[in-house]
Amino acid sequence: MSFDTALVVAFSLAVLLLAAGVLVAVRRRSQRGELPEAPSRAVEAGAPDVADRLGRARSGFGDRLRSLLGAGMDEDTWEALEEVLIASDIGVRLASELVDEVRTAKPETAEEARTLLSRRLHETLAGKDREVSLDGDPAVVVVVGVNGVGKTTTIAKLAARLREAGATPILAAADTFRAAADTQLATWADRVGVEVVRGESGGDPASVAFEGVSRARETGADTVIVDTAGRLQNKKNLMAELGKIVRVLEREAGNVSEMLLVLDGTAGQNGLAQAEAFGDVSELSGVVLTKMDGSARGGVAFAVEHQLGVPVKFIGLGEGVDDLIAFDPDAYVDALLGER
Ligand SMILES: Nc1nc2c(ncn2[C@@H]2O[C@H](COP(=O)(O)OP(=O)(O)O)[C@@H](O)[C@H]2O)c(=O)[nH]1
Ligand SMILES: [Mg+2]
Repeated sequence: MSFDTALVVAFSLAVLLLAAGVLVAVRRRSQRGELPEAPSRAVEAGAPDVADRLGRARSGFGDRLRSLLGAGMDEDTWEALEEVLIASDIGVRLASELVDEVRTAKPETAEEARTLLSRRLHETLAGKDREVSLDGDPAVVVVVGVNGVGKTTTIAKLAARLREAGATPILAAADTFRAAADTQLATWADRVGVEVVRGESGGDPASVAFEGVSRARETGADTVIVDTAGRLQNKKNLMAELGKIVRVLEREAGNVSEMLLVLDGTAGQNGLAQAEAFGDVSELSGVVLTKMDGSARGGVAFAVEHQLGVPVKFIGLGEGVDDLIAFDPDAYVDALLGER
């Protein structure tokens, strides 16, 4: 193995520790209550304490990045840096853009290079509206994504956050395709203490969404969160089904406040392809990246925003109801670079 290959391998390993680091810093921050305040964000996760377990991994990444840049900053360094970024799922185009920008700025010291990279990463995520819009009476949040990415779990987590923030959400189980889907949602609803509107198995998802709005009007609930099926393998049906749900909701509730796409943070470029397919169906207002607790690829958040232009609004950090936090881009970047 040449020295260069060894470098690349070493730093790729560092990337495996990257997401762990991100979790730690973002959780620490949220526990300190530094996230912006808004109705849907007021309640931060009482996340289980994984900080100590992962703390060393995080600073390890920062150290390795430092020594990579400190090794002389020649062509090999830039190549190695690009590999590290690509391995983090940041996307080939953005990785090469970032490295080009840092390189052409001709940093004279490792610290300068690091600062340039840090600034560019912060800028990549800056200026996006990450607030969750709860306009509407009731507000309507539609949650879409392929099977298994974590939609139902995310809805439960969102409902819990909203409730704790004083809102009165109800859920609509518009995934009528999978037999057990509405039972799963109902179990979560029970646990969280919110009402769920269920339809018939195999019934019309749009009519369940409609029922959700009607029920909200009856009970005075201020937010309806709509769970949907994610049969991406049949894109035509999916489009028709989602299109109908949205039309019905717009007619009944006046608007859809949020169209949130849930993406499995470990799915890499695959997830981005899914996102594009859903984006074709209807305009997405935000992305929830789930399973970031098991992800070694913190770069995915950049790829989502760079390639799709849709802001990441939440990240999922586990299977529990408290394991959802508002996405804080600055904390995220700092964690990525081991700056916290
Ligand atoms: N580790 C981890 N697991 C998650 C997360 N979100 C969801 N899951 C798990 O992913 C699986 C699929 O979730 P589900 O909500 O049923 O996905 P859906 O098919 O999109 O509704 C379940 O086992 C969840 O517990 C997360 O943030 N972290
Ligand atoms: Mg589901």
